[in-house]
Amino acid sequence: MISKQLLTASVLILFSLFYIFPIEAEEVKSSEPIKIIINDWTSQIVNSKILGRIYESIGYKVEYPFYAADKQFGAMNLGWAHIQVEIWEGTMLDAFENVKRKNVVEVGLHPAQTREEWWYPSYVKKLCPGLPDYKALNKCAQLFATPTSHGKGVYLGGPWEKPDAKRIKALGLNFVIQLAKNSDELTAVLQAAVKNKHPILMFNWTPNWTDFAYDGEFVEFPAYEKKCETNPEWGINPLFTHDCGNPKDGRLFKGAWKGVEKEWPCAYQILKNMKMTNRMIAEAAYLVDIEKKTHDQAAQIWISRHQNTVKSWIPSSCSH
Ligand code: TMO
Repeated sequence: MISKQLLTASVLILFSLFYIFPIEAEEVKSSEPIKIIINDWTSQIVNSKILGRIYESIGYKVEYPFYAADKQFGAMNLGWAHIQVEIWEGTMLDAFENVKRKNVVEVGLHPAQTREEWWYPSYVKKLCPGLPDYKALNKCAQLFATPTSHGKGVYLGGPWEKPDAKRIKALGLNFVIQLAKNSDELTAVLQAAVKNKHPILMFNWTPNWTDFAYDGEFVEFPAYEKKCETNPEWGINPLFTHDCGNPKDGRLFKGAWKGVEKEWPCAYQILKNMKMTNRMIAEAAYLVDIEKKTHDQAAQIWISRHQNTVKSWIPSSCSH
């Protein structure tokens, strides 16, 4: 049994603690705009707009500067840009870790499992028996050749830095790389290919709209290990690094410039609470790439479909 005196004493101590460290009821204070980075693939843009709308709904100003994925970390490190909602392990981990030693903080993970890899729609497998094993690729390189590729297969990549050229060399693949400038271009080329059942080998990822719309598979390269990228002796080619695939169960991080927590505490908390599953991310992309909504419309529709989830991300001290 707790004595009355002890109880009174604890209550008094608690009161004095509140007096010394008053809880801040209001946390939306900065009128400086929060700069949410926009990249060049659909889900990232829609997710940024979803977050931005939430920020605006509690009184923050928001701007959306565009940065290519390989330029964004430098900008965040300098505080020129503040928030990144989708940092993909398969293509961005090294750059992210580099700035995490400086002025960028990790603000948790989405509960999503990601993969970024060479991919083809299922009908291609019938044309190239042996897939998804990468060893089947050279036998059917011709299938993916174009008039200008000199008999080599063409792999369609994106602007997100992955050392595909190194991989092609290390694994002796008879392929050349062609680069799309963003996910819109990849989507357009894929949709045209599927319409004509034309063989295509391209960069793709999950979660993405393709999870819902097309059957397809990733190419299986030798399993990823970090050493594969640093130690030539690792793997089947002792002379070169990168004789492996990308991670199959990649993480999806959120990140922020380290000043965010202090300058816009509610924004920081909401980013921390924002948790997107594979399904939720694929849905965001689907609204644009298949249903042809604008990014802003997609964000609005997405929020209206997930109102309770969105509310649960906003701490009560931050909402109006
Ligand atoms: C960064 N991305 C999801 C396009 O691979």
